[in-house]
Amino acid sequence: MKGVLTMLNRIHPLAAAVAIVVSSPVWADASMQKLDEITVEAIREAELPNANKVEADDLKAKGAATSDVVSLLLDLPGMSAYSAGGVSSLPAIHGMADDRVRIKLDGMDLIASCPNHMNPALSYSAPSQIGVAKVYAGITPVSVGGDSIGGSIVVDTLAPRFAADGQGTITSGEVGAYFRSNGNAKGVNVTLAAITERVNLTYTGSSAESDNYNTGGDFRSYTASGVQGHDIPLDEVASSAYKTRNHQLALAYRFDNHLLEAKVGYQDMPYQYYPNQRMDMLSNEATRFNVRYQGQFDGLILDARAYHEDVDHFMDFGPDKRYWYGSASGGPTVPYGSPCSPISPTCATGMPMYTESSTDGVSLKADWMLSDRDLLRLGAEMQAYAIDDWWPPSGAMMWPDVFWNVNNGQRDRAAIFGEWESKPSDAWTTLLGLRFERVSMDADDVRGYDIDAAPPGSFMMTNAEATAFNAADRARDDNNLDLTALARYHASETMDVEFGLARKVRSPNVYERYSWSSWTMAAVMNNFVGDGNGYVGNLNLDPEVAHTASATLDWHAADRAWEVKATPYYTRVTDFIDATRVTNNSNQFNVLRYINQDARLFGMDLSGKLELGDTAVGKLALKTVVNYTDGTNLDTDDALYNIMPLNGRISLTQQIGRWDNEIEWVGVNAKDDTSDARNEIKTKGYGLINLRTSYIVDNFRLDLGIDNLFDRNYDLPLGGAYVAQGTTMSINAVPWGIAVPGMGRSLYAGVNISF
Ligand SMILES: [Cu+2]
Repeated sequence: MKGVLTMLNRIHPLAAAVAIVVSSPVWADASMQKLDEITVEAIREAELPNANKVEADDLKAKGAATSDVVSLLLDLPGMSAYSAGGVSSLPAIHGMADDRVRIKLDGMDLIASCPNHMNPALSYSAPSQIGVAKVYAGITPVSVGGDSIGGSIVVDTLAPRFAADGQGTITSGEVGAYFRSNGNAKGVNVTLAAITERVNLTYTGSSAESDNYNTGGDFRSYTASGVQGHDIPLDEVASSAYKTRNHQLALAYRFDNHLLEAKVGYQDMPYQYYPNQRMDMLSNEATRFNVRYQGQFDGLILDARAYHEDVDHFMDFGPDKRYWYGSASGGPTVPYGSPCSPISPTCATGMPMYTESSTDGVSLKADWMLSDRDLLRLGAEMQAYAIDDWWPPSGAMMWPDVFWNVNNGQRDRAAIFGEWESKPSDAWTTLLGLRFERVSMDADDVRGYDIDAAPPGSFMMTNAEATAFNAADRARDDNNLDLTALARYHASETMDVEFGLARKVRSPNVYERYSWSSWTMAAVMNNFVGDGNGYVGNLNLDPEVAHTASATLDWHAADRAWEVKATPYYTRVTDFIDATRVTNNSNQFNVLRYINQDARLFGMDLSGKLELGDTAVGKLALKTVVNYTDGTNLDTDDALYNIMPLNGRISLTQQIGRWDNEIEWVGVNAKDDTSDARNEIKTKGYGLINLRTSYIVDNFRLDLGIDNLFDRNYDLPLGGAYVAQGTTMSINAVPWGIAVPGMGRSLYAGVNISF
């Protein structure tokens, strides 16, 4: 073993990077406190490409400010997010969001099982549980990004640590709590670990909850019919409250150069309301099992994983959507928060919707040092996914039977890949990757609420669509080929250039292919993007094929006391899954059908930092990120939906004594290049100032901050349509054209104590 390491260490930096990892303190002696959070995870991170990272310390500081894991990543170049529920926003990289981005949580490709994608992968974790989060914004290696055409986000929970020889059994832990003034948000997190030289048993748990948040300044009043006279305060964003709890028990065992890990995760989310969806999440329960083996042999590192996940998801109307206001139902107006009796004319009858899914996956990967200049990475992945989505009878129009939105939907993936990283000279590093993936999908027969309905009306249309769907051949097999070529040129001590080309393919998801009803009440329930429209699936969809060219110019001081990075990119997507109108209303919500069209996206990320060194007022540094993306549908010349307008942030940090202080300015341009097909709402530009400070002494950490210091009123550019209250079930009973406002001023405080 020692011989191998010596051999690996002698050779070029690529091999050394691998060697450092396998001989890292995880498997070496060091005192508990000194153990780095190095994991075998780092093996995956070869030299190319450079992923941007957020690590534990940063995560701790930000975890006091937000409970949404995705928002921890928003100051990384190229990142934005579709706003959704309070802990479930959908990450976007270079304008591509949701399923277009590959997200791995502890190596698992988790899938959102909900017609509104309310439970995406990162909603199953909490800021306090994460060890490291990496964003691959440019060209993603085939080993970290199958079945996606955007970038990849790789998030790992805290890595196991082990005691040094002779240290015996150690118990350690951490408790933390935070409070945020806006929405009266609060949460706690706990970590408890029992550790020996060979075994690590760790429990991590967290809970987070918030009431509806308030906007800055005043919100506009809501005057449409059906929502008259309610008295939700004018500065409150309806349907934005949430409550969630995440638990994980992890057992790790090491012997020689082998590591075994078993993790059980459980989420119980009692509610998460949605200001931009017509339904609210009233329960999400998920159980995960994840087993992993990693081992090192002569010049070879093996990584094998198997996982299983069950999700039970339930939606209905939360408190802000449960009333028929004013004259819409002929009932009296009720004050906000009144108890809602099921037989009262002031109450909506509700629309229960259930989603259940199970996911099974295995993966096997080998990193093989072919020579002192060549690393070969081979892998295979399989995943089986099954989903049911059904809506029991309720109300006047939705009975007597169960509406099957997706009946036994199947989406199975099988992939193999090979990647070759090489160092042809000291200045050059190259990566070539090839991935073949087969995606097989199917779904069983569906039906509407009433197959015996007498004409005329929407039931007849629904039944005709169900009949056509059931008569169609619904099995689909896609054979998808991904190719990646990347190179880095180390031009000098102060200049590195990375550039690459990629072909990436994503097959449609279950809802894009198999949701089937264009009846407005059914269609508006199928919407991942929060724009208030209704969506219908399309059996004829082909996979999206993206060709991307991207480069990163990295100009920096030899010691990185300053750096400037620019990443221009261009992507042409054939058969991009966009949507075309079924109904044709201007300035209202519409029903749209998914359709393959061609698209292109281009843009640039700029980032920089400058260390100003020790000054009279401590150690100062400046950081900045600027992002620009343009997306166009080439068939219609329309703008792509929900592209973040030009935005940037700049922050000044100060380290003085035990204090870390930061002042940050966030600026976002107006969004006026919007999707006509979707009647996308324009938003105005804005600027926000945020303040943060951290104080650390021994095992105690205090985080304080103020977000949106000047209590600015602004609309979320990627927040979609405000459909947060009233009779949301009928497509145009809620007023069109109102964006979801962002959060007003929020003061927060968090403490963490480790022991
Ligand atoms: Cu849902």
